[in-house]
Amino acid sequence: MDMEIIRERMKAILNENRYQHVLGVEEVCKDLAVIHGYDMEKAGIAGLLHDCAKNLTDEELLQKCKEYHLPVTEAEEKSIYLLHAKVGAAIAKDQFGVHDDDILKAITFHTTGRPAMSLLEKIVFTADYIEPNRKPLPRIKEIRIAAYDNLDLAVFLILKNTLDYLKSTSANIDKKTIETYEYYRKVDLNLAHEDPCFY
Ligand code: DGI
Ligand code: FE
Ligand code: FE
Repeated sequence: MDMEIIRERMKAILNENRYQHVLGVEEVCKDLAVIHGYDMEKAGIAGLLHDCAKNLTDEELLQKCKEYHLPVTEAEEKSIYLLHAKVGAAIAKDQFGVHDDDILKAITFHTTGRPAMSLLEKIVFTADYIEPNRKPLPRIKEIRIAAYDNLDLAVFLILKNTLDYLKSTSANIDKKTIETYEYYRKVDLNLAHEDPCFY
């Protein structure tokens, strides 16, 4: 895949801020791939393309779901923007010629996560949150350290922040986000050497 061509196309599709965000995610995905032992090029493609449907309006997202025969869940009906993840995967396949299932899944689940994510899914999920263009978020330093050191812990901390934030805004919470949080809360977080009162 010619990354420069994909970048040009993404630049044409997205607004400038969102384009800078996907470049940041691409870069962090590659770093995390090297550190955690995943294919760097695939991680870069997934990071670059993960928000390729972010420019679409609610109507366009729903239209794309019809076009690609994608089911719309109850949670997605209530918060249509959630669809940019699965529609993004369909566009990555159909318009960018990505057929790698691991990359497509990482795009599909980049917003809610899912229990027992693959390494690439965790890399994209985490990179999306910590890339340098994101405005400062709570506990970001701790999450950045965890991202390079203990990816499952990073995923857990991101989900915890996201749920706290969603509760504070009284947004509708997708059950997938809760299931993912519950899964990563129970995963062996290798915290044996840390303060047991940490959480
Ligand atoms: O597309 P990005 O902004 O780069 O990031 P994203 O795809 O992770 O989307 C982030 C937003 O998604 C953030 O405001 C939290 C929200 N989100 C995550 N899980 C849920 C959710 N929103 C709702 N309504 N329900 C969820 O379960
Ligand atoms: Fe997104
Ligand atoms: Fe993103």
